Amino acid sequence: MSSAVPLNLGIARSADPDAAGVDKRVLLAEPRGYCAGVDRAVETVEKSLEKHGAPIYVRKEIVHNRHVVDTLAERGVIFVDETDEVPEGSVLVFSAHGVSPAVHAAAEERNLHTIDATCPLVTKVHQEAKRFARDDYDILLIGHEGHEEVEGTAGEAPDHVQLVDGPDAVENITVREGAKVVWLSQTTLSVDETMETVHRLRQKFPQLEDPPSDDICYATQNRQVAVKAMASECDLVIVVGSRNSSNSVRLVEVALGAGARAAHLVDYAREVDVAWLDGVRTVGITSGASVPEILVRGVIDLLAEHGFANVQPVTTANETLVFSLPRELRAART
Ligand code: 0O3
Ligand code: SF4
Repeated sequence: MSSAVPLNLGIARSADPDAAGVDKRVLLAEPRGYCAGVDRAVETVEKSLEKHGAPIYVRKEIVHNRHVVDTLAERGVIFVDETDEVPEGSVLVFSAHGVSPAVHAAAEERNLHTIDATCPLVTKVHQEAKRFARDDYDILLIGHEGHEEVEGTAGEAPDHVQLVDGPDAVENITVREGAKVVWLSQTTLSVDETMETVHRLRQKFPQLEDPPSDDICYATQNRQVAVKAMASECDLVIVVGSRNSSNSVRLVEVALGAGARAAHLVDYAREVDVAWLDGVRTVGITSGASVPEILVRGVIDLLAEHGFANVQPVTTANETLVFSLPRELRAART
């Protein structure tokens, strides 16, 4: 989907195995962790707190990470499921995953002061959905049922969008006779699985058109490329991320699909079961796009305590993208 990234694995076996005859090492995926959209969303909440004072409200989790949400909650952020839980006139931040026009309208009706932390790359998919709906396409939105992002995107054009939740869902999809058909997707899917879904869709609907540009974003793709590059070397891959984080869960699947002998998702180092390390020589570490680096550091420190002090980066791309904050907070950016 995206242009190839140069590989710089830096994977070399040391000639000096330790006393147990096992040369223990950690391969650390790069890039990992925060993407530009998450960085912007978390900073949006922090700056909103500074500017407006607690409490401020956030609809849903600002990003799908337990630690981020708990930390902001301690600082006076109140997370709600819907706009009707927010007192009239309050400050409400929309999460990085985006919201439908109906949610914007509901917030306006309650006279809420809204600040939109939707990632610009999610907004781009919203714009595509609107444009293809205007041109009367049948839009096949590949994504996970119930995920906030697909609810927001589908909500842009509910009469034109059908959700396709993976390759096996294709058999139940129908389109209007003679209709123009395009596929779009959630930004945080498995690239390989999505290509399989598209392949099956195209077999069924040969007129299927591609999106104007990749909807699976650069950060999702880069993290999958990096974990793939090291997976076959790994007896174990530890992915730091929360269970409701689509892109983090995908990293576990991608690692296993690319040859890791085992892979586990943990929110915190304390969730690492040391039994996983039995007989293990190489541990890969990566983290989802919503994961602060301090949590990865905790896992690295824990592994060092168990003899895995040799940490080698596996770098497959360098990320430099930064998004500007929502307009009203721009002056406040540090
Ligand atoms: O979409 P996902 O569940 O992966 O969300 P996260 O973990 O919060 O990561 C950020 C991704 C995002 C906001 C939408 O692309
Ligand atoms: Fe934006 Fe991609 Fe990050 Fe989602 S994962 S917030 S689309 S940069």
